[in-house]
Amino acid sequence: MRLAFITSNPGKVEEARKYFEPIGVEVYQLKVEYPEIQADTLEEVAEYGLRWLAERIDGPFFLDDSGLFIEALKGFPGVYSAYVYKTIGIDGILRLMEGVADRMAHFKSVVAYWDGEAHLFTGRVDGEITREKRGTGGFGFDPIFMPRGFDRTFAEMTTEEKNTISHRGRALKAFSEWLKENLK
Ligand code: ITT
Repeated sequence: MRLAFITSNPGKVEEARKYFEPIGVEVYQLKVEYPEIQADTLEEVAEYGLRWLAERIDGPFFLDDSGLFIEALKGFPGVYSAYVYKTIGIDGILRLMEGVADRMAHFKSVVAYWDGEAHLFTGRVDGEITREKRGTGGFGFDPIFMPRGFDRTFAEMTTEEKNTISHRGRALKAFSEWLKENLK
């Protein structure tokens, strides 16, 4: 089976392939721009995008909507993470966090799958915002996010390592296990 992953982000596709190859599902990247509405939760953003795409795309597909939630910033950038990354970027986040002692943050991912109806899978990872950028792997905010219990950022890990603990890894694991059962 071939399964379209609707995303502009090749890093997400690389992470997803590791879950689907073992169950014989070939994930491929399909770049279709879809509206990301302004809403309070990632679930709402993901489901709106999913239903919008369902009217325009044949066959099953999935998307992923993720965000970085920083406690000292009351959850910012959260649902605005993509916009914030493109505008002030990692350096902007580090500047906002200058002199802030509470570094706690989490990533959350909502993977939304369409097969005639909507199926949502979520994952979360807790950690902290580092004081400087570290590492060259991964993408997005990875160089400034250190998961709890580790002394390396996501950007200092391999894709496999990041997957075993990450927000997206957890959501994809749940999705791939569900798909395996439901493809039988
Ligand atoms: P899509 O086309 O799939 O929407 P995107 O990169 O815009 O790609 P999101 O809107 O889901 O994805 O992501 C929000 C922002 O959070 C974006 O700037 C990402 O780079 C960043 N982000 C998402 N997942 C991340 C991860 O695992 N590690 C680091 N940054 C991440």
